Amino acid sequence: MRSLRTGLSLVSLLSGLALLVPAPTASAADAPLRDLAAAKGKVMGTAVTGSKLTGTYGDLAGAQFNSLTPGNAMKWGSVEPTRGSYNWAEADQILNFAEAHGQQVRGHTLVWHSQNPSWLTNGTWTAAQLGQLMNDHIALEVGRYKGRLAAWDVVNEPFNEDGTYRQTLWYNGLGTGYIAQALTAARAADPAARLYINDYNVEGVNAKSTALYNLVKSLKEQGVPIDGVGLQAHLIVGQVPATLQQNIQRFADLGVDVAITELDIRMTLPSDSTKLAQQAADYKAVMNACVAVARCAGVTVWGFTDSDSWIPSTFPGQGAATPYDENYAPKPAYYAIAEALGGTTTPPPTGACTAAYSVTSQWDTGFTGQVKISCSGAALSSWKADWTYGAGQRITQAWNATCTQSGAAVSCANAAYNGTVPDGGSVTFGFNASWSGSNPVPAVTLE
Ligand code: 9MR
Repeated sequence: MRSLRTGLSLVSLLSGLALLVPAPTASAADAPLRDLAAAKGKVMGTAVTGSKLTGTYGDLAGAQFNSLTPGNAMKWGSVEPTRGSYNWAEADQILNFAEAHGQQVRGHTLVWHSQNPSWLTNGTWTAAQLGQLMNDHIALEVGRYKGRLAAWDVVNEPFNEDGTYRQTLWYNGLGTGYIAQALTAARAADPAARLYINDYNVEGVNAKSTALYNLVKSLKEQGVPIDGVGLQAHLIVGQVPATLQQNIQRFADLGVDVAITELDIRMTLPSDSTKLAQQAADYKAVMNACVAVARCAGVTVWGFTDSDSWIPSTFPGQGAATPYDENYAPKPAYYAIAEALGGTTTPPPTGACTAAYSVTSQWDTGFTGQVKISCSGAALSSWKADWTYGAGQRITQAWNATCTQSGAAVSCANAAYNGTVPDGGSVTFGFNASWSGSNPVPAVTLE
């Protein structure tokens, strides 16, 4: 293999290998999460950002998940920023991507107190006008995607922590009846979509989840169309509620589906192997609870990579909440999800150091590149990063590493001052090189 890889005739093979670079998964031989979930009759989903659905992000979103939720693209403020003027581009894009990849889509979300357009929140409306605005919004958005969405989060976050109703535009204007009205309008607009009420801090049995339980029970008794309950599950490492499965079961016993809709499990940064191991156990506990209850439809993570998570900006000093690190390397949490879904992982999730190669700028004859070496659940005291260029590229200069090139084979060793990469840390080195024709990204091996 080594002698083969120096051959310049292997351009296409090498550019194929390059696709694997940012996800140097030890799990390459294992089944993707979406296949494991499907074999159990479950959904394994992720929230996504439409503009990122290319490259490694797109590859992983398509390969590992069988359901997508637009993180922001379907919210009222996104689709109708100005009254009567619509922007469906990102929502359409995500839906098209999902259909091309055989994935379900969860619509998120129709009636919420947040991320509404200012024309709506700043307006003064009579109850009749507000009810009409809500009905029209639901008819338009749900109708637009009729038959294409598996589920809708129709009402989002209706409760306070103590189980009283949250004082929102909708509650204040329409009373508790807004919830039944929204569900009824959604059913009329798309009879095939499963209709959910979605909230956070309702994962365990507590005052808030009991209020939600009582609401769903009463809606069912009144014949209001309600098909499911979404437990968002924005959790903290080491704090998965002990009553999660019991809580899922009690909703299921009411005759509705349950979905874990926005799972992430945050920690205080920096991450280390102990926190990542606890996080893996926590992810497994959540997955196990869903797998154990037939009416639990599945689990969606709120972003699958730490580079696309809302946590660091909302909770300063916290993060690392998703199953993949910022360089798209799967974390112990990823393997824990796979195991809970009946998969095997090779090797066992002991952590790893990975190298991510990227071109940071390119001009007609040359380019600047960098390699970022990151460790998670492992550490290095020295390193060497090797790759083979597939299209005649030649290194001309390097910094923060000593690079040599022989034929197409490049080998870069650490400088005297940056051999140590701690658990949870990273080191980056850079280089200039020449290219012509094409500049495919090579696969980097760490030794
Ligand atoms: O992930 C969303 C983030 O990009 C937004 O900035 C944020 C604004 O509130 O909303 C995030 O998603 C929320 C979801 O729609 C509802 N549950 C809580 C999520 C995190 O805030």
